Formats: sequence, structure tokens, C-alpha cells
Amino acid sequence: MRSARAFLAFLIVLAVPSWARAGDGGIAISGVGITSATLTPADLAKFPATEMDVSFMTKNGVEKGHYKGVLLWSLLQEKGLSKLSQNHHEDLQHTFLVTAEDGYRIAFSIGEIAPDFGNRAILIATERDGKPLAPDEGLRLVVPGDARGARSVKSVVSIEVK
Ligand SMILES: Nc1nc2c(c(=O)[nH]1)N[C@H]1C(S)=C(S)[C@@H](COP(=O)(O)O)O[C@H]1N2
Ligand SMILES: [Mo]
Repeated sequence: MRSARAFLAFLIVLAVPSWARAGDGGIAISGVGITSATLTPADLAKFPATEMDVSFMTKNGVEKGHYKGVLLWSLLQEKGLSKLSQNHHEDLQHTFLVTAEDGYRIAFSIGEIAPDFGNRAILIATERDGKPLAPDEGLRLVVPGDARGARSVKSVVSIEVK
């Protein structure tokens, strides 16, 4: 009995980190023009919040939500991309790769999110419909204007500017 209970406790210890961890470790930001940093949800909370209604098609149908989070552009500016912005021709040479905890990866370009160009309000979302995102979504990229959900990367762990 005692050992069965100990075994159960051991299983719980093993199981908890795998779901509690999702997104909690923050997002590692690095690459060209960037001062490497890891931003946790607590760090993100210090940035001005942006909210927006976004809907996209998934294999389970259309998903609609009111998302709250931080503009990716503000975040990259804060982490040093602004040093590149002396010259927008220089900025527009760069891409960034968003990687999720499950290895899912999507590439974007700086020009897509730069206010003077694509001006797409890509968000690192922390909440939907007034509630924190579920642990299996972690910190989620939300891409307003996309018809499909494929670029709305869940549980983002890193963003690398190339
Ligand atoms: N980390 C991660 N994010 C992901 C995916 C994935 O496989 N892994 N699938 C994408 C695809 S193809 C879609 S359609 C949406 C689905 O969003 P949902 O899980 O909220 O329905 O998530 C996107 N984000
Ligand atoms: Mo999808």
C-alpha cells in the first residue's frame, strides 16, 4: 500500500511538469540585431497590452476569440531590433522563425510586421476571451487576417531573427 502510494506520487511528479511547463518557461528571443533574452509571461505583462478579435479556420471549423497580448513588433523593438531600424532597407532583409515546444515552426518576415510596411498586428497572446490560454496553448502567436490557423503557433518557445 505504502509503496503503491509512493509510486503514485512518483507518477504525479513525472506527469506534472510536462503540462505545467508548456509556455511557462517563456520565449527565447535571439538573432540578428537582437539582444538575446527570455521573456516569461510575467515579463510580457510589463508591455502595453493589445486586444483584438481574431478568427481562423482549423480542422475543427472556425475558431473565434478575443485575444489579449503583446505586439510582436514592440517586443522585437524592445529587444534591440530598433538598432536595425536606422535603415528600413536593412530591416527588410530579415526574416524570423517562430518555433513551438512540439517542434512546429513557421517563418515570417520583418517587413510583414513593420508598421511602415505590412503592418500586420501579430500578437504574442496570453489570454483569450478574458481567460489565460490553456496550458497546451502556452504563449500563442495570433496572426490577424490569416484565413487559416496554421501560423497561429501554440506554445511558442523561441523567435529567431535571421
Ligand atoms: N505548436 C503548434 N501550433 C500549431 C499547430 C501545431 O501543430 N503545433 N497547428 C497549427 C494549425 S495547422 C492550426 S489550424 C491551428 C489549430 O488551432 P487550435 O488548436 O486552436 O484548433 O493551430 C496551429 N498552431
Ligand atoms: Mo491547420
